[in-house]
Amino acid sequence: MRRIRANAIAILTVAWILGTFYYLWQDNKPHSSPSSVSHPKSTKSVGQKQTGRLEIHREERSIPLIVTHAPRLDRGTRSGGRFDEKVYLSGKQLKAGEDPYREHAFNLQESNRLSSERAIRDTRHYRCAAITFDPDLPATSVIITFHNEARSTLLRTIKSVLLRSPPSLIQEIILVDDFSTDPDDCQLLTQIPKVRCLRNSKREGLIRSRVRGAEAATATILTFLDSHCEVNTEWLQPLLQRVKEDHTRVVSPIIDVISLDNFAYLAASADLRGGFDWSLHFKWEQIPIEQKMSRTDPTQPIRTPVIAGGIFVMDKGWFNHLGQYDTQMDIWGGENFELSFRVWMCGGSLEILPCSRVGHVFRKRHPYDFPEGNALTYIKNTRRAAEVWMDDYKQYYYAARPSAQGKAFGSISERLELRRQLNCHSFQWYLENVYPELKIPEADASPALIRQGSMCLESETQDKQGDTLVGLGECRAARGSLPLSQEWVFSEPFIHQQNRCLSITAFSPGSKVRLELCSQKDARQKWKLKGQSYQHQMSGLCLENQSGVAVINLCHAQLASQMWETQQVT
Ligand code: UD2
Ligand code: MN
Repeated sequence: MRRIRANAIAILTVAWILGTFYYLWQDNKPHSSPSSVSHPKSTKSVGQKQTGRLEIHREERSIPLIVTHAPRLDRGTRSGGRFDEKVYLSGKQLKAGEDPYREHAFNLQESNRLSSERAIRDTRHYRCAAITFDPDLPATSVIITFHNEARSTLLRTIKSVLLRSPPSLIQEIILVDDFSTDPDDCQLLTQIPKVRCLRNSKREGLIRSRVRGAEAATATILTFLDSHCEVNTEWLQPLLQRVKEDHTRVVSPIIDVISLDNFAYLAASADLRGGFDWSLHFKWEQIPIEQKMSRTDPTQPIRTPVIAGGIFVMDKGWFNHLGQYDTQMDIWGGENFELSFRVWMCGGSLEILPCSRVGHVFRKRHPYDFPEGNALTYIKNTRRAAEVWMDDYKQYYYAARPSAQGKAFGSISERLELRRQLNCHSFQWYLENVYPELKIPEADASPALIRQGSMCLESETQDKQGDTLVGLGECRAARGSLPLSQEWVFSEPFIHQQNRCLSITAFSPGSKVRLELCSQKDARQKWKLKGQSYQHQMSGLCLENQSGVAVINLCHAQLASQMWETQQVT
């Protein structure tokens, strides 16, 4: 009996071993299914399989993406060759000891380490997954302009589009290489199906580059992306659906955050829209409370006064009809206001669609140069937007950005003519109907005396550096003939005379103040009114009259030398 049992065990063991060998042998045979997940340890590359389909290798640690339709390689077209990702990426590697933030203002080492096909979390509200879309959505041309983008981020942008969009909806990806140092950054990518490359023969900036891309686009819908994005699950369908239903809608996704330090993909709040202050500084702001209360469905579109600028979908005919972009704007900045005002004021609308998510690496500084300087370029561009679209309200722009006065901004006659032809609404209409939350500054933007009794704050002589000293002098206020040296405009946070701003000279108590050229970013120039005192924002010190010299000192409520009266000059 015991012997029979021993034999049975032996037979079962042999059968199990044979079975295992057979199974392993089967598994090593070449797969016939093109969608199979490839060998986990293989390199990160996109190559052509015998089947003629795109094979996607994944790193072991990344969660496999579900690729429902593998994009086909259109062999023989364009540059003809096959794309070798490894060669492309290894063409640009960080040198040992090099600062990984230097070239791109994000951690290049971390970006290079990540797979070009890494999985990211689906950050949408769970209800989004149940939404269905028209089966006949129109295809789009994706336009990505870039100047010296890192290869790994650019490639991840492109591959995320190809992997996370239904192939039939991507007509093409148009890269506009804005005169990057290495033409191969762009050119080599045309070996990927659907990718085209247009290279500028000189640096044009993102605005003219986008217009070039849009003109070359063959699809009826344009999709703009920055060159360091990753699109998320079903990002494209909600955008195309809204534009298909009404071609005057210009739509954006929620822009998630890709950390510039470790490239973690982080969900952005779904309660934000685009806003700005009078200096035309873009900011994310909470949806107004009444709108928030009335939003019962979190998948509904969010009306937005402005878009951030980089990621949006727009009908090509509507883009052209509305005058594309102001192509006299240079390099970067301001074009999002110009486009947003134009869309709203000339018959369209702007929306953020919460069921569409796209990640973007937000940076703290520009990694590239501005031939005319960063500040002057931003002023030129925003000045053009203000002069063409803001009617009399542009005075608040100048009050908030005194340094813009007198700066060159070129001719705007063509854009004014466009506005006339399109028969657009006024800026007042925009304020009343689209952005009532933007408050009109109080009369505080008109010139005033800042006085203590009979003594007035005044600008004095220039010192050796050309900066103007500030002290107190007898108020010489014969009305109407006031010396300019005693006229101040306080438009928070700046206290200024024309384009010169009251600035502290050091952050310690007792430091003098003087007038320097205004700069939006200079924390030394930022003040707030606290009761009757002018408090320097960052140091927390208060403007004080120290025997006729203007200084900052520890704030004392009710200290006479720190209490100022403002008297409007009429
Ligand atoms: C934001 C927008 C950006 C643009 C900008 C205002 C998002 C996510 N980004 O700034 O698209 O609207 O505000 O102008 O909303 N580039 C060129 N040529 C240049 C300079 C830049 O092609 O001379 C490219 C650049 O490589 C990038 C894109 O333009 O792909 C936007 O530049 P950015 O990433 O420096 O701008 P960002 O995200 O700070
Ligand atoms: Mn960007």
